[in-house]
Order: sequence, then C-alpha cells, then structure tokens
Amino acid sequence: VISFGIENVLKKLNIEPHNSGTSTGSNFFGNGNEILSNSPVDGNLIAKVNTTTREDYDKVVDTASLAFKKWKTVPAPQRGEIVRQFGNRLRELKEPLGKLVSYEMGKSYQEGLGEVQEMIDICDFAVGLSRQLHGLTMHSERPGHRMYEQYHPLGIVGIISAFNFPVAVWAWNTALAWVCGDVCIWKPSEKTPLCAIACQKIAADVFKENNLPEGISCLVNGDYSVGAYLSNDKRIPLVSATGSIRMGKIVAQAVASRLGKSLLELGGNNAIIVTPDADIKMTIIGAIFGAVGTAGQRCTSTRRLIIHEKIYDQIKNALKDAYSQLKIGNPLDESNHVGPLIDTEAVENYKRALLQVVEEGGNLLVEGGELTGAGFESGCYVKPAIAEAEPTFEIVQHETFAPILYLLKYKGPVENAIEIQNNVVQGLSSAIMTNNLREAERFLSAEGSDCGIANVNIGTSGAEIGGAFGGEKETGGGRESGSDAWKVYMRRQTNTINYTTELPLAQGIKFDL
Ligand code: UN1
Repeated sequence: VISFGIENVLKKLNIEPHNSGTSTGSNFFGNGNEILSNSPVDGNLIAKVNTTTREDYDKVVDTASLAFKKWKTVPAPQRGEIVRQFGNRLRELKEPLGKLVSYEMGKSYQEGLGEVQEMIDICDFAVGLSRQLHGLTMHSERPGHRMYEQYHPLGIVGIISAFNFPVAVWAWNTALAWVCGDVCIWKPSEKTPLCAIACQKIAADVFKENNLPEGISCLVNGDYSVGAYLSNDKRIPLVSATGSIRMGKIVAQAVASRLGKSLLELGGNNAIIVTPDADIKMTIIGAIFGAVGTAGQRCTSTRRLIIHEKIYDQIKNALKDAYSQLKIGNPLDESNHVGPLIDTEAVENYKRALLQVVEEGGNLLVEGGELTGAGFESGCYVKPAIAEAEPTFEIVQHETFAPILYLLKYKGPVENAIEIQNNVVQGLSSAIMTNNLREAERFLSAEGSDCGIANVNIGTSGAEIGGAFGGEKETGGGRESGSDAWKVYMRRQTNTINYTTELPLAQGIKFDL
C-alpha cells in the first residue's frame, strides 16, 4: 500500500469532496441528484457531486450567452493572454491535478502528469494561434473590388468528454474555443466529475482575476440526459463530443436535426501492421504500450496486430514473454505498468469479450482474467490478455475498452494487411512497423490506411497535440487539437468591398435600366 493523501490533493486544487457540479465560473451550484465518484484504484468514495437540473442548465446557457457578447469583442491576442495565464496555472498545479486524474480515473501517475502536460501544450499552441486566426485574401474578378475572408467567433461550444482523458480533451477544445472568442459549456463523464470540477475551478480563478464575466467557462454534470440538453439546444452552434460510436450517433443526429455543427471523436479499432521488415524490439514496445497503457482505455489503444506469417511466431513468443513481466496494481505506484479499469462494468465487458473470442474460435495466448485479493479490492483490476483471432470474428470488429490485443496473421504483400486493417467500421489510428520504404509509403498513400492518424515505426497511441486529432468513418470525422482544427470553432465570412462608383456584376452579367 502506498500512502496517498487525497485530502492534500484536493486542498491544493481548492476543491471539496462534496461539490455542486454546475458552474458558470466561480459560482458553483446545482440542485440535481448526487453522483458518487469512487476511485477504481482502491474503491474509496472520493466525491459526491450534485448534477445539473434543466433549470440549472438554462441558467448556465443564459449566463454563457451574456458572456459571449463581451468575450467575442475582446481582441483575440488578449484572449490568448488569458489562455497563457491558464496554462501557467496548470504548470503550477500539474502535480496535484495529475494525481487526481490518476486517482479518479485509474491511469498511471506518469500518464496523469502526461495528460496535464497535453493541457499545457494546447494552451501554448492556442496562445500562438490567437495571433494567427488567418483568413485568405482573393483577387476579385471585378475592377475596384477587394475580397477577403474573416473568421469570427461562433458562440457557445458544448463539450461532451469521456472518462479516459478526463481533463486533456476538454482543454483541447476549450483552449482553442476561447482564443477563437467562444464560450464553453462542458459536460464531463459522470465517472470523473471531480477532475472536471478541479479544472473548472482553475479556469474560473483566471477569468475572475482578469475581471472577465461569469460564463466564459461553464460546467454541467450528469448522465447522457444532460448531454442531450446540449445536443438539442439551438443556442449551442457547435457540440464537440468524445466517446463511444453509440453516443456519437445519438448526438450527431440530434445536432443535425437542428442543423448545428458537431465535432465527433468516437471509437477506434486501431491496428499495427507488422511486416517482415519490422524492427522487432520497437514493435514489441510499441504494441505493448499501445495495448496495455491506460489499461487499454484510450481511443487510440492498439486493439489489433496484423502480423506477416513469416515473423508471426517470433512476435507471438516475444509478446508472450513480455506480458509475463507486466506488473498490475495501484497506478500511483510507479513500479506498476497497468492500473485498473474505470469500473466493474468495464470488467464485465472485458470478461464478455474474452468469452466471445474463444466462442468464435480464437485462442487465448495470454489468458487474462480478473484480479482479486489484497490491493485489488476495488474489483476493477484485470490482467492484460492476448488472443489469436481471425479478422472476420465479430468481436474483433468491436472496440472493447480494455487491455485485450488480437493477433491476426496476413500472407503476401502489405496490401493484404492494409485491407484487413481498413476492413472495420472505425478509422481513428493506425501504424505500420517496417524498414521497407515501399511498404511505408504504400501504407501512407491514397491506397493505404483509411484512418485519421497513420504512423510509421510508432505505435497507434500517444499522439502529439500539434497535429489534427480524429478519425474517419464511424470515428466521426472530427478533428480536434492542432493544425487547423481551430476553424470549426469559428464562423467564416467572405467579404467583398467595392470602392468605385460603378456597380459591375460578377460573371460579367449586364443589368441596365
Ligand atoms: C483519447 O483517447 O480520447 O493519442 C485521446 C493519444 C492521446 C489522446 C487520446 N494523446 O493517445
């Protein structure tokens, strides 16, 4: 047992174990039912949080609407300055926030710190961006005319986030949205409400110190029904949702029915193709981190290894050997590699997937199973498993949010592996391990991976914030974080200005009176 002072962490973050989960900034309120947050690490109750009622929600939207009127007029570089201060506050609070993420969500302390680092990085990115919200200029076809485009703030952005990245995914959205002049309403996962309250507190302090109005950063808490308030609300022009494909389809349909915009980052079924020219050592490390890191609960987790028959046995034996050395236990103890799943329901899903793969004819190379006894009292710890399977198995088509890795064999050229890889409904992350230039380039070409992320000699998870993050097909098509992902948070306007005394029409049309 390692000593871990949650009280101290909460004190540093200036939050209570019993919190109201609705906030427009420094003001926390809430009249809904309580949700309980139990740590998957030790099963202890960490927090009670009051959810958001419909009336609470409407109060939040009113405050956010008012805040938007002011915030959109603040020059973008000044908005960037606020995000800079927010990033600095995160630097100061990296350790307690990283610990809270680790304790409430169950990922390793290193990964908790890494997640806060992603928040800091996106803040830096957003600060630079605040001076680069560029539109293009065009040459008008008419004499004495000027044409250009501008990006204007969009309005209220609804952010629905998942338990597995309880703080970073919010920051990817909110840091960009804020410099773009938007205000945000965040509905975090009901499994990690305290992480959200901690973040909201940090942001609220910064806005308050700068005499900015309540409502630029807002928080609502509760289950899918609170998320549905956002998706169905005409006052919310953009809903950014991260989570399961099932959830994404519901959100997308609701938002589309009112012709709003949605940004979806949904499930993955990420594969690494291992060709005969792969560096074996790198492959093993990349595959294991991808499959068991965060206990297999990243959208980018490696679910499938598609291995050439020539090196199949070599990879299989190396993996079996490496898995036997994995240490599973308290994620705050840095000597452990694998922490718990989020809750006991996730353990049931894991067990069901293992039963199904065997039923479908798969072979468990590393058996897995639930862990019990001292240190595992929360009932959320499982052993990472490896199953030899066929690409056509039903279970292999699904994303099971757990450390289960499927080994699939391919024969012949790399095209065959790419076909197996692409033949699933999801399209988030993908990778190839090869030192063969032709194979690598084919994998990256138009005939190659159909995913939003395609890596060479890197695993599927652990993307940097500087690139656009997201995927195709049922992953939802949205892009968050770096590159030009900011554009979705703004509305684009094309402006044509005539500085002559004539009114020539476009396309040379004559209209004389
Ligand atoms: C997610 O699982 O929703 O690329 C996000 C990664 C992380 C983000 C994952 N940077 O694995």
